[in-house]
Amino acid sequence: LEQSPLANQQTDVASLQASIAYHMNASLFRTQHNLEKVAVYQALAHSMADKLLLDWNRTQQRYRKDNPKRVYYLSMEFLLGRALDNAMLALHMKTAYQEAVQGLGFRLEDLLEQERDPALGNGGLGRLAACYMDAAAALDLPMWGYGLRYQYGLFRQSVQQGFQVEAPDDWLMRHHPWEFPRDIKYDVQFYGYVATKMNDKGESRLFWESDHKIRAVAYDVPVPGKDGFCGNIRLWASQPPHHGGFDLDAFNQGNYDQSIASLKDAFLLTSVLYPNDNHQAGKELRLKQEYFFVSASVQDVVHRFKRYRCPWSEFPNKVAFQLNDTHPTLAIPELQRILVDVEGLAWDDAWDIVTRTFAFTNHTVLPEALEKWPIYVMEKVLPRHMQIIYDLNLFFLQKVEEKFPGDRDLLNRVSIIEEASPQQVRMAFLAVVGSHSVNGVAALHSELVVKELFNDFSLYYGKDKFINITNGISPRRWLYQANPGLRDLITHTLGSEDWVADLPQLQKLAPFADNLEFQQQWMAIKYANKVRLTQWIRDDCGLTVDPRALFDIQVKRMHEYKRQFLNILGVIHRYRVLLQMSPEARRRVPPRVVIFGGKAAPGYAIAKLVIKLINSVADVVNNDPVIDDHLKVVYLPDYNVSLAEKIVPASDISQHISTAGTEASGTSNMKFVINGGLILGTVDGANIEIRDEIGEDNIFLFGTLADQVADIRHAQKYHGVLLDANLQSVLDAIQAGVFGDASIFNPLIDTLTYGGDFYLISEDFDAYIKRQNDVDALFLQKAAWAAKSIRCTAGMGFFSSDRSIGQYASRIWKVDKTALGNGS
Ligand code: 26R
Repeated sequence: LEQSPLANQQTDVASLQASIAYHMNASLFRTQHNLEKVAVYQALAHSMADKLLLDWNRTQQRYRKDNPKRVYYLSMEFLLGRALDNAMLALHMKTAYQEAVQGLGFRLEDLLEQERDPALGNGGLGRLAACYMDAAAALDLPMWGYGLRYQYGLFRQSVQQGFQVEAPDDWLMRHHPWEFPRDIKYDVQFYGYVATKMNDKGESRLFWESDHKIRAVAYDVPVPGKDGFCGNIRLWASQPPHHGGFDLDAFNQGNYDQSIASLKDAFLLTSVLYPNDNHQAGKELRLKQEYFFVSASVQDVVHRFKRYRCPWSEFPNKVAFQLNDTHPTLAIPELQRILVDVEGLAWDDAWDIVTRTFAFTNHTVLPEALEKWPIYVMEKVLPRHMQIIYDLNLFFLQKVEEKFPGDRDLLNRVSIIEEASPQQVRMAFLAVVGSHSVNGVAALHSELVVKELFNDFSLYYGKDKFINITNGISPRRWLYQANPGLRDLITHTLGSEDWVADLPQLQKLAPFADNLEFQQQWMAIKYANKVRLTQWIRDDCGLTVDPRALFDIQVKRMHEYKRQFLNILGVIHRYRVLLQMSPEARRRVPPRVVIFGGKAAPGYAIAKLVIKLINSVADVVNNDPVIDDHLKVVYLPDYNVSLAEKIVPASDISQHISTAGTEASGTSNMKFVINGGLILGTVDGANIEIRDEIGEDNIFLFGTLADQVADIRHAQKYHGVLLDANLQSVLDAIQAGVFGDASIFNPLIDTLTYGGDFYLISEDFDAYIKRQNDVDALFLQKAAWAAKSIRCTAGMGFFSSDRSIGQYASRIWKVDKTALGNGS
């Protein structure tokens, strides 16, 4: 067998074919006579991964030599999406590969479809982590991601009789060529007890001991960057600690369950991603996942730091940890524990190092999403960490008392320990106290973080600790890769591809907004993308929709605050209005295809009912002969990153309609707009900044403002909810059984009436309907619509994840991305 030619940097078509053939034999043990798509995909992936591994080694060796300050992005979730297309484009090898596989009798697009999505995340937070890793790689910034290698990612969703059905996501069942197992392991312990011991210097130290250990082993996932640079995400998998977890003595005594008990424990730990988004389940296993993840990561980072024999005081100059929400917050007491108990530093010196090393990003203000762990659980699983948290809290409260003497209420409010029954550890407060910087993810959100979530803390620490860094998206995946038609038109118009790395250059499209010929080219690309989605809808849902209709899309996790309910209620209203119209009047309304997608957490009954309602409405509307093609409703099952890449470029309008003040940022809003999709949204999250960038005229905003919400809820409490009249008719239709068995929807309808309409659906209903009518009117004016679509893309330069990461680098991590060479 020949060596894989890619290892020699040969990237001509013949070499690529040879490398595919090589992997067909050497990695997959197949012959050329046995070529299925999936096998060719795998050989292709191996061939590409060869090249990435070379880049990975070169990049990491350079870091090892130069020892720059490194950033570690700690995240329980990385929603990476498929790797092959992304890698081929980053390395400028797609055209060559396309030819290579054509020569073998395959279409590259078909092969790309063979790849399973690694779905190691729930939604926005996980996808943001992926866009940030992509940006760091593109900028040659020494940032590593740390995460968990879940055996099962986010569940796969299907729809049966209109209901969501979950199945395990066994993404590793087929070999996954995009990870490299490493011979790197750390033991992580749980439970046990804390004892006092003498150290070498004769000082008495506290020491945590346990014989319940689980081993973390590293899998590295390459992140292709620019010009041969390659970043890394290190994912930990759990394994039994010794002897493969097999207890021979137990076995010999015929005690078979016992003989593999520790194997079961270890297997379970990283087996599945918790599918809750914005709602804490509070399971002990989840706490163990969180600790396992941070303990292995901190051990790895400390190990790397010690290689250079720098004094501990240098730690914050070599290491920056970014906490992606509170999920990795235990890294704070873990580093404190290692510095004090294991390395023998004095408490205050250790704490100074810790607080100069950590920074924290908050991604939600919803109270049900703020992690709290009961003390009785924490002290059982992590007895030493619980002690450390008590001490940290004590010293912190003493300082607060010094600054604001005699304010008992204040101390209660800011205490890391919540005095409730049971007592709980407030993870967000621990993260604030242990970090030197706290940031929100969009301007409005960061304001709410300071004013509401951490108001007392900002009074104590001062405002500088609390900053905003507005989210961004990878222009490589979300425009360059997902929308080749638009990419080529932009490149042709601007004269080069420089805009990808310098996104504000998109502004140079604005002068073409009113150019009729350009508009036609622009809208032809949109149409082609809609045709492509139409085919997907036909294959996936067996439904035929007309690509000339207005495509109206809402795809995101199902959640009450995101108000998919408002959307489907609006659809019912539209249906009723259409039915009442004369045929002539009906023909004057542009036909619409309303597309939904998104998973509901398996335990979230109300969100699941909304899915059922959408599908019930679809059943009726799509089969109503009077309505014909005037309105179609589609629910696309199993929404994920690769499906998003097909949906996003095909939208005319997309909906981002959270109750004001609830969506921290949103990032799909950015993806739609950069692809020339208009948006209909509330004055919430990053919608506001999108408006500021693209202009008020190019976005459909509506509804209650964030600072009005509290008063409205208050008024509802006293006066009840007076339902909007149109909304009342819609509810009447549901309850009359127009969409099937009405009784199942009662709990859903109750959320609007009993105890108040918390998400303000009735309050916003009329404004929403009116804005939808504005959308209809504009869609009939083809040129005006096209001009707005072009201005949307032109104005999106600010929302590149490269800009976000640049801001993190300069304002929080203090790493200079330009001082690091250019990747060779
Ligand atoms: C542990 C449990 C309580 C929990 C799991 C997952 C809590 C919260 C999450 C995910 C949340 C924090 C999330 O995904 N937030 C989203 O982050 C995006 C990236 O910043 C934002 O764009 C989006 O608005 C926000 O909802």
